[in-house]
Order: sequence, then C-alpha cells, then structure tokens
Amino acid sequence: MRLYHCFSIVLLVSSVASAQQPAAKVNRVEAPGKVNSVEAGTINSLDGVPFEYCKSCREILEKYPASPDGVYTIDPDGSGPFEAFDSYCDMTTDGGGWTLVLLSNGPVTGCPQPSWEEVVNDVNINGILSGDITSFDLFLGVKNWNLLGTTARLDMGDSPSDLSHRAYYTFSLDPDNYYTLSMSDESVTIHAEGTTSSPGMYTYHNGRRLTTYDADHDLYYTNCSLNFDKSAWWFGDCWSGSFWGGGREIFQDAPYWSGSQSEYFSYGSIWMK
Ligand SMILES: [Ca+2]
Ligand SMILES: [Ca+2]
Repeated sequence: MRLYHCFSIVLLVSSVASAQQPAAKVNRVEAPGKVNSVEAGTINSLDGVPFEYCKSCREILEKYPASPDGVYTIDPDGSGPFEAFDSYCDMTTDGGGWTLVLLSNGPVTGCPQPSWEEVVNDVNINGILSGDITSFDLFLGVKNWNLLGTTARLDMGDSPSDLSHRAYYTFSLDPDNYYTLSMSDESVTIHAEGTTSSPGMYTYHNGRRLTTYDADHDLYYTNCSLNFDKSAWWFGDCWSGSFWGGGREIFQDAPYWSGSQSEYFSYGSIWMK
C-alpha cells in the first residue's frame, strides 16, 4: 500500500522520497467536508498542507513517475462526497496509469455477487486485494468509472502475462440509464484466439444496461443475473459472454465469450485511464 499526496506539484520535491516507501494502513478521510482531518496516527498533512488523495492511477503516475504496479488509495471525485478507496494500479503497461475497475480470476474465487447498491457504490472484492493480481476478483462501483478516464483497456487470456485479447475503447457509462455501456473506437492490439477481434464485449454488450440480481434491466423475460450466479453484468438477452462466466452449473465460472468458438479464459480485466 502506498499513500500519495496529490495537493500540489511543489510537494513532490520534498515528499517523493518518503512517498515511495510502503505506508502503513491507510487513513480514511472522516467526512467530505474535512479533507484535512484524517484518523489519528496517520499523516495529517505534509508541510502544513492538507492531505489529499490522488484521483486516479493516472494522476499518481503523473506526479510520482517512478510508482510501481500495486495497490493505492485513490479518491476519484477529490473533495466530493465519494469516499476514497483502495484499488490496483497498472503503472507499466502502455505508459501506465491504468486503474483497475473489473477483474476476474474466475476459477480462483468465483464471482462477486453485488446488489444494485453495492455495484454502484462499493469496491466489490472476492478474496483479498493485494499486489498479486491473480489472487482476487474485483468489481469497482460504477459511479466511479467515468471519473477515472475515457479510455478502457480490456485484457483476457490464461494470465496477465499470457493474453489472448487486448483491446482499447473510448468508454463511458450513463448513470441516468442504469449505467448503460457506451463503447466505441475499438482498437485491438492482441488477438491470438477466436474469430472476432473483440470477444463479445463490443459486438454484443455495447449499449446494454447494467443488471444485478436485485435490479433487472436486461431484455430477457427473467433476470439474467439470476441465471448466471448472481453476477452483475451488462446483459442483453442474455449475453455473448461475461467476465464472470456462466455460473457454476452451466458454463465455466470464469471469463467466457460465445461470440466465437472456444473462448474460455482464466483471466480477464478492464482498466480505465
Ligand atoms: Ca471524495
Ligand atoms: Ca429481464
């Protein structure tokens, strides 16, 4: 865990040495209006300047260019009402600065089963968030996604170092219509398997609304989430694949796409920048 101050670039000079040391368990800002008041025993300020978290992995890397991959605390809306939270940053791939928003290591831990309130607001994790990206699953609350950037990166394959697909999209979610998925400008850089360049994410799920087990916004006559292990997803009628797989009874419990044949993966992730 690393704790970085993002108030001013001036501070970078005086604080960069200590900032690159692993920090103790990170402080939470107590209330939105008390940005400079954090829990006792943690950093209250640097040189008298109130503490602020960086808003994204991209901002951390801009201000601390030597930052490695790992878990960081970010606060995407800054002094706004959303609480800061811990997430994983990819600081090396394609220039770095990528904030993890969705991660599936299906065979390891199953899938998160967030309610609508949880999928909007919380960091939904199976396992333990750590620097080992193959050891947990994550579905970051969708209210944060637009704040992290406008480019999404999709990785899928046997592991982070053995990818079958990588694609980039201009990406946003519509909070006024159940976080409808809007993707465009697909750009594929790795395509080692299957018959479609982008395995179902763009070709089928673009324009779909987000559904959870307790909030049915899909086109099927029942709730697709309940058919597929209570996973939250941008179902249509119901899918051409999902990062969470089909549930334990029918399809493998891992990233799966039916847009082309035999696309079963052990690892999938989506990043924003
Ligand atoms: Ca905030
Ligand atoms: Ca339905």
